[in-house]
Amino acid sequence: MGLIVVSNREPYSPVREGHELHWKAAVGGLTAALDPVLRERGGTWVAWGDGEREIRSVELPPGEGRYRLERLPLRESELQDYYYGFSNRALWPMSHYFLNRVRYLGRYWKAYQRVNRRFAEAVLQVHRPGDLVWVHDYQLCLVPRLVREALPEARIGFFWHIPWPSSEVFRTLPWDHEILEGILGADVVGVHVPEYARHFRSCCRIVLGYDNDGHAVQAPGRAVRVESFPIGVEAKAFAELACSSEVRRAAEELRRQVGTPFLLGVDRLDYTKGIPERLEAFAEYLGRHPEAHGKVTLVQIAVPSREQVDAYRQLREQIERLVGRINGTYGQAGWTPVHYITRGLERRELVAHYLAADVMLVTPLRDGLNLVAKEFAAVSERGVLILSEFAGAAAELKEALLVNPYDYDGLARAIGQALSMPEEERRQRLAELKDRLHRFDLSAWTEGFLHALEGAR
Ligand code: GDG
Repeated sequence: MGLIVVSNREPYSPVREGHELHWKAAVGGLTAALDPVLRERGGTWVAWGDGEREIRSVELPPGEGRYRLERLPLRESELQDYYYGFSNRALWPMSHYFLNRVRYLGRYWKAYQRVNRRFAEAVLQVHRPGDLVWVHDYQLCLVPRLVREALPEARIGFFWHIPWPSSEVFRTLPWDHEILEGILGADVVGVHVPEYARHFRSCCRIVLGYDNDGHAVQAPGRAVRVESFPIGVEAKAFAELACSSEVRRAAEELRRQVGTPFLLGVDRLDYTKGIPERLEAFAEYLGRHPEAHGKVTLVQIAVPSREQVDAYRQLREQIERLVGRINGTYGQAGWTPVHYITRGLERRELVAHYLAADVMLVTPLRDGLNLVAKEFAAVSERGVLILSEFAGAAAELKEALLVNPYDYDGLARAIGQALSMPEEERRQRLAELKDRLHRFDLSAWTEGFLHALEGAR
């Protein structure tokens, strides 16, 4: 059976160097998870072609030609309304419970429908009987149904990578029926944790009046399986990288440069990730512990994203002000309390940071899963993971110190507890985390979902 993967972002991006064109693998979980499967099985990846619009189709991986990437060019106005508009100003804030940030505009919805139709048409062009179609994420909710209407027998899976909210929140979306019906075109719907699956099924009951039967939703004439498949990380590859002499040297150098034990944050610059709240909690900790001044540092990596959306620009300014305030209030000669980095790091550099950190702060206000928490636990040898109870990963990573990111006092206390945790306890907690991460890694996730899809109906 061939596999057709459908996602907004493409797995490799075109990069021009002089007259030469290279295809560079995208950083991120989706490429890491699905590129190996497509290399092995062959098939097609359908995605928005970002740049080099005239190239509609390319064989990947570069030079190997194991599968085909079909690239959909989008006009700037389509991108604004479908991607920055409906996807990132409506579905993203709504799903993360940020109703004060949503913009539900008819113009966005129209573009979203139009672009989803184009993705579906691209799938129909390459689909052969027996193929599996695997659609990814909130940008493409309407694709499963559009493909189903044209190909009633197709086997279609859909994976939702962000939180699925309570029906009370979901019902604020003026197109709640259409989004649910779009997704229910699939045979299997995957989310990260059982709670999101429960929310999804209850939305189907409350909004559409469809009964639930165990893990399935009874749509007219069809049962749709809705289950949790928490994504994993390439635990072995991360652990191996952490053992390389290059990364170990970089980690030592980093510890020397920072000069004190340090707390680490690594996030896309996004209001869901709780970066200002984390900085406030660190300031609270410093306020209460004068003896810690000069003895602990926060290293925050925050890579800007979606800067065309106002909320993201404003957040960046807010964080810069906060960092300035904390460094101005507490800094002294030879010690800067917060090191703030906005450039993206190479993977090796990132792993060196995980390895060198004493405490990892993963404190989103809401997060579908959070891969950083898993990557850190796969790499670290003596660090402590502080994890928000509102990240999907908290359902699995019970050995982390779980915190409520809205509670500055509690977060400040957890920082103190992590910094003073005995070596033995740190190692014990990490060993249990690593054991689970190796058993349920990235390839287990891919195989688990595809197995469910192959077995559907
Ligand atoms: C969405 C959901 C869900 C970050 N900075 C650098 C860098 N990264 C990499 C990390 C990690 C990835 O980016 C971020 O993944 P997250 O899971 O933390 O967050 P989202 O981007 O919001 O992802 C999320 C995920 O989808 C998967 O389903 O877990 O809940 O929101 O892999 O390592 N990588 C490099 N340099 C950086 O500076 N190389």
